[in-house]
Amino acid sequence: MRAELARAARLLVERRPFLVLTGAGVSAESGVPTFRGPDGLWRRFRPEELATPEAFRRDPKLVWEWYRWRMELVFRARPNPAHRALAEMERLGLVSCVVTQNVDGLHQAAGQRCVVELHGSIRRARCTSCGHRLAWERPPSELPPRCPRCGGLLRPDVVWFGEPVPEGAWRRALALLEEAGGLLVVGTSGVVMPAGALPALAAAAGKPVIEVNVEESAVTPYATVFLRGRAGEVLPRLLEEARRMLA
Ligand code: BV8
Ligand code: ZN
Repeated sequence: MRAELARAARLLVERRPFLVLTGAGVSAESGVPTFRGPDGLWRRFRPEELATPEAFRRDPKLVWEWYRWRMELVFRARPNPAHRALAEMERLGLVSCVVTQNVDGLHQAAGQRCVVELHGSIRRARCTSCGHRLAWERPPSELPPRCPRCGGLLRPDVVWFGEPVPEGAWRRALALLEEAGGLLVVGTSGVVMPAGALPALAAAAGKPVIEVNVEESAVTPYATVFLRGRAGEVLPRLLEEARRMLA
């Protein structure tokens, strides 16, 4: 591991700034469950029953019960050393921005200035009638929640399966990858598209890909360096190694 860590740090320093892509694994140590892991969300729930527009149309209250349960976890969650290391890498100019699939807002809470939310945010809601957007102070008490402006049905401001990723966010992610010297991928199984295509695009453009994950994933075939371990342990060590090289 030491050799790979030194190799990854050298790539990060020599090809800086890297763009970062994160998935649920970066928030696992904050107590936010991942989707596909052994205790993942999809074990207890079925995505097609919950994270789709059809599910919401069929039973908005059931979908809101699931999201309120996740909101209670997210509102209690604190950024972990992985989030903080990425924010420090941005301050040092090693990283330009974080493109995240997560909806928990923990990168921003850790002080990350540049964050592109590809899948929206569980901390926001939007009205299905008038489009009004609001940020939650705390999880809603009555379900399904109503729009304060028009009384219409509110939905979580997240991107469900079958819904397009926000146009601007995806274009911004591609532009950031274009400008970046490499891609640092943390805690994603790499199966969800279009986010999961970023590692392949980076490799096709001849940019180095560093992957941090507790196990191999769909990203690993594109990884120049694979750092096996928990993000909360590996990223602070990668940061320290790179900081030494910057000095
Ligand atoms: C789109 C937001 C088209 C909501 C999410 C059939 C019908 C419709 C669409 C499709 C279809 N077949 C394929 C598709 C495309 C589909 C897709 O990719 N499906 C996959 C499953 C095959 N994609 C879409 O539908 C996208 N939209 O294609 O639109 C379109 C285009 C134009 C016009 C109209 C339509 C939208 C996808 C977004 C879905 N929304 N979430 C919510 O959160 O509730 S996806 C959900 O999965 C989360 O965002 C999550 O982040 C994301 C990806 O999962 P991961 O983050 O990777 O999490 P996972 O648990 O999988 O992995 C965790 C990893 O961490 C693991 O590798 C684990 O080893 C590692 N780990 C664990 N602990 C740690 C760790 N690593 C380090 N340290 C640790 N401590
Ligand atoms: Zn409204």
